[in-house]
Amino acid sequence: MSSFVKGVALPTENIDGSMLRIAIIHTRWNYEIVENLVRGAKETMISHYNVKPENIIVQSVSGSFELPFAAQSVIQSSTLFDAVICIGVLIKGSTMHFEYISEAVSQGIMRVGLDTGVPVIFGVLTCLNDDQALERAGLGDTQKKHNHGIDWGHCAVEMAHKKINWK
Ligand code: DLZ
Repeated sequence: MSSFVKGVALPTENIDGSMLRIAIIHTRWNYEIVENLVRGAKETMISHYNVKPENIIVQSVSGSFELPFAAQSVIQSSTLFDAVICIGVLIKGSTMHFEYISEAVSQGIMRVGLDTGVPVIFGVLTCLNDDQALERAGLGDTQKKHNHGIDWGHCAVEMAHKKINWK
């Protein structure tokens, strides 16, 4: 294996996202990092798939624990969304908070997607320290840095497209 590239390959289909409506729900916890993840997701959907900026709705909640409830509320609102991206950053501290919240949020986000039939993208970084979080949001000083918000933007459009075309 000589030229292994870590991460996700782009979808092979040409996807036109101009009719898609996407909701991004993000936390205000760790907002400086979250903000860049949101930017990466949004810019990717607009520049790669022609999703209209006015069709990307951005809402915030306090922390990651609130993300599944907010995703469900947005999906059950009067506006139809083709996909929802939940974005948050959990950073491990010295108590068990991190473990409880990470588990609840990942299970909750999966459940909302399966229960409602609308793809809900897991855009939550679960990091052991600040540097890990910065690197995965494309911030900080390391060469390896990569903004995972970009991947979540690709993922949301692909899943929205598949949901519509698999019907
Ligand atoms: C309480 C808490 C802690 C300690 N850490 C984080 C974190 O790193 N990232 C995050 O998104 N939220 C954190 N929270 C807040 C919880 O997610 C939640 O908002 C509160 O417990 C209220 O339900």
